[in-house]
Amino acid sequence: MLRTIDLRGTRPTQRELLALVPRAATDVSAALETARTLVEEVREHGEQALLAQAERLDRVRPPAIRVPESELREALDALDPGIRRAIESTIERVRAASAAQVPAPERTVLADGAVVEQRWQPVARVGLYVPGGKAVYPSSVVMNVVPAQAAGVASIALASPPQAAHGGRIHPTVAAVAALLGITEVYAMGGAGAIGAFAYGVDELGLDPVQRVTGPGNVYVAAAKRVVAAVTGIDAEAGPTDILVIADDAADADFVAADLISQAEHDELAASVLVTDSEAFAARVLERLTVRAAATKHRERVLAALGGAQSALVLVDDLEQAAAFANAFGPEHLEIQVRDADAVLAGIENAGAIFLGPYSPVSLGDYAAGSNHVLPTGGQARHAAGLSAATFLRPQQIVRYDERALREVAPVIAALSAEEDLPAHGEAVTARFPEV
Ligand code: HSO
Ligand code: ZN
Repeated sequence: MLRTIDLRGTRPTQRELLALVPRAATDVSAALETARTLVEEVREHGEQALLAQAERLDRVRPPAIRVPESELREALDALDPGIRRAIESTIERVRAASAAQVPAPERTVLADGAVVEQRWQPVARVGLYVPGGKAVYPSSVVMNVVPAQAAGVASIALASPPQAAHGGRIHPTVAAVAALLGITEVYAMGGAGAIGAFAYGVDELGLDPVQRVTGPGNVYVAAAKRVVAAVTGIDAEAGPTDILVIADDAADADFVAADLISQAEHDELAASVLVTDSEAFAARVLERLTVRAAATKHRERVLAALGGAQSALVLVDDLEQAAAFANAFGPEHLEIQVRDADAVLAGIENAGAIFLGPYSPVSLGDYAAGSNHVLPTGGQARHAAGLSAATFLRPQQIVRYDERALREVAPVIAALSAEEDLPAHGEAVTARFPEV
């Protein structure tokens, strides 16, 4: 069960806070050499390498790497109507929230006739990776595809590992969700090789290189993204999931326990952290955790996660110290369950996504809030953001000066080009004003 860390009456530094609850280590660098070999094999031998890797690593030879559109349609036809409705409702919410993530173009007038514009340009083609190993998450297909579509990405390709249990085809629910989202370019390929195929393209499959690869995956997928990062854009490296709950004695201990367990269910290495200023409340949560963990389906995984060094119950003096701890930890998911949630929110700097109040649990965000569930793990929330339409957009600046505006600023350019000993820069301006 959760170990207790008592910070009351102490003033730990940022480094000390970080050391108190270390993330479970997944060593991406150790996987780099293997990933590089797999990527290179695909770069050199294309489809043949993908087939060989599937046989070796997925233990099945896919009937085809490129999934026929008929297979996608048939998977959708066979999808349970209740699941279909649930996925459609998720799509609708994520689509609405993602549309709002596309920034409006801006126009700054610096002087008469001197304008700098900014427009948001989608990347032309992306490759989305949907894992198919331990966990197959149709919800993650939605979370990757919908923001790319909202951003206006013209060409979207999807990859998911061939499944031995399905005769080497991709998981039928992944196929069905792809069809539901109108994605027709789908490949039965997995792991580092799939990332290599996206980055370099595979001629014989008609697979053109993509400009950005996103989506979670195992340590080899993460390593492969590092390998191809020089030629293609990548998203944050996905590691084990985490949840941090800030709660006071007004919170519902059973709700908090249920939420801590919900993310522990993903992985033995998942981190569940409770930060509270009330010892009595903490005791109530521990009690509820014991009862719930014993009764839940994946209890072994849950107990391993809750008992791991990455999980903890942290006692603090007040909610200010709680926020400081959360900022140092940089949680993927932060729940704030206190009397005045907005007051705590004001002190939060680092979190992948924030869930306010007793009726905004993380599992709402996992499936149906409309927010995205692909979020920075491993403390990356200290510098990175979750997946959104912005992931697939680049701001581009457009400079629009007229003759008078350029003439006005010419002395600035002349002075700086002289200072940097780049006289041709200044001459490019004076060329336009020979009389000066
Ligand atoms: N909580 C996971 C996402 C997920 N949950 C998918 C259920 N399915 C990482 O944010
Ligand atoms: Zn989840």
